[in-house]
Amino acid sequence: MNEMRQFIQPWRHVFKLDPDRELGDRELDAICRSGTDAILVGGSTGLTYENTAGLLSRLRSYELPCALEVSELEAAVPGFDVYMIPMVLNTPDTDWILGHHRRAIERFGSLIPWEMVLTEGYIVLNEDSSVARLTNADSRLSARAAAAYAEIADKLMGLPVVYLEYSGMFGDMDVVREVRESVEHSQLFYGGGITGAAEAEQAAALSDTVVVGNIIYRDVQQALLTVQAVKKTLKTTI
Ligand code: 1GP
Repeated sequence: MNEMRQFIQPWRHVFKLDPDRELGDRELDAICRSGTDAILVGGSTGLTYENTAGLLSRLRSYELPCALEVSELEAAVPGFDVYMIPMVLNTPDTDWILGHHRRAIERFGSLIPWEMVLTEGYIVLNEDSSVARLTNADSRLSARAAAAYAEIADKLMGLPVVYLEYSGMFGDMDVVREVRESVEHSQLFYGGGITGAAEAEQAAALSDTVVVGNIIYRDVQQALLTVQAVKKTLKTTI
C-alpha cells in the first residue's frame, strides 16, 4: 500500500470545507478541535488560488491532516498533506474522467508531486447537486449499476478511493449497502446530506469514511455531533 493510502486509511470522519463559503474563526476552531480525522478542502464552483490558500493558512494553526480535492487547476495550492483527484465514473463527458487530467499533466507534469496524489472514483448520485450538473453525471442509477461502477474503480482500475457522492441529499442506504458489498480494496467514502448524528451513524455503518459538508455552514453544533456518532459506530461486517 502506498504511503498516501496508509495516510488516509484511518480516517473515519472528515469535514469538507468549501473555500468559497464564509466560516467564522469560532466555527472553524470548533470544527478543527472536534475530533474529526481530517479536513478535506473542496467545492464544485468558485474555487480560486486565493480563497484556497487563505483557508489552508487558517487550517494550518491546527494539527489536523488537510487534503485538497483538486477540481479546479487554478486552485491547486501547495502545502496540503495529500491531493485527491476526482474521476467521475458515471458521466458520459470524458473531460471529467480523463480530459481535465490530461490537460493538467500536459501543463504541470513535472511539477506534480505524484507521491502525494490519490485518485477518487466518484459516483455522483444526486441529480440535483451542482456536481451532477457540472459533470453531466448519469445519477439515476440502480443499486446494481452503482455497485458495478464501484467494481470498475475497485477491481479494474485499482483506485484507492471510491466516493459515493450524494452532495446535498441523504443517500439511499440500500445503494450504499450494495456498493459496500462490492468494494474489496478501495476505501469507501460516503458524502451527502448528513445533518446530524442519526444519519452519520447509518452512513458510518456502511462506509469506511464519512464526509460531512453543508451542515457546517447551516448549523455548526449539529455538524459537531456527527463526529462522535461516526466514531462510535462500528462498520457492518458484510
Ligand atoms: C460534498 O460529499 C460532500 O462533496 C458532503 O456532502 O455537503 O451534503 O454534507 P454534504
